[in-house]
Amino acid sequence: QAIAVLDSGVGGLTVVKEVMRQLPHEKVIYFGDTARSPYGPRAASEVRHFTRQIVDYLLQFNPKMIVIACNTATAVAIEDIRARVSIPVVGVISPGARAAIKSTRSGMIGVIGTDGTIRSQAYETALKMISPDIRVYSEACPLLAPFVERGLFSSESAYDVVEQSLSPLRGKPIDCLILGCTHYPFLTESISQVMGPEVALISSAEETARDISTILQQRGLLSNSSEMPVHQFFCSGEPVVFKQIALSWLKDQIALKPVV
Ligand code: DGN
Repeated sequence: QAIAVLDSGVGGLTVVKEVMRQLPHEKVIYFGDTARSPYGPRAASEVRHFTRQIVDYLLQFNPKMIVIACNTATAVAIEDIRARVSIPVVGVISPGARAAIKSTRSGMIGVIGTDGTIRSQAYETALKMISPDIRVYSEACPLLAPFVERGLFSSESAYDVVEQSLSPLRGKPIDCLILGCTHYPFLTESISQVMGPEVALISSAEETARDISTILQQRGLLSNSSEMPVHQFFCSGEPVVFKQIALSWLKDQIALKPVV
């Protein structure tokens, strides 16, 4: 049985990479809704509807767990999905909040995400639930995920768009910044250049993969196969760019057999 992972596009691949690193024997089935990306500007009800549709699609593979590897969808749809399925459902917001609380010394945390995620205040809620005195500085960065979707994350224009998007946060007294959109780890280099070395960047991928591992362990669902799994990737849009991004991002994780 596989772990089913979904996102609005390629962003969830940042979580998949960490799952493959921490749990190399687990099979992953991935769905990226590239045709309807970005989710950030959409109404919460619409994102909930799309998330339901994707979960229904993924359920045909009889997965053992659903991972909502999209902050926008986690923020507005995770409870809805938990109520609809009988398998564990993991999101990316609580793991990201937990990782930030572990990292901060000053208690001042920055959050960047899509319009939908920032509007939902899901990070503020999750952070303050763990530590009520935390100060949160949030900024919506609607240009970044569409930029990543086009595969342009290591270009020079990536730096410019990151600099422009993050300018309201520069000078704020934060010591860590939550990358509150699973697309943003693709832009880590530019983000850390813009924010400087004093600001630790928090991606929820690692912590989410740890949650996945703990839940599978607790429920006795860890794969006991010694064979390398054959993963499956689906996207709703045109697959050429998706495939390029997936192959280059996951190249250390997936075995590409040379043809001789
Ligand atoms: N990757 C998604 C997230 O983490 O919020 C959404 C990106 C988008 O659709 N704009």
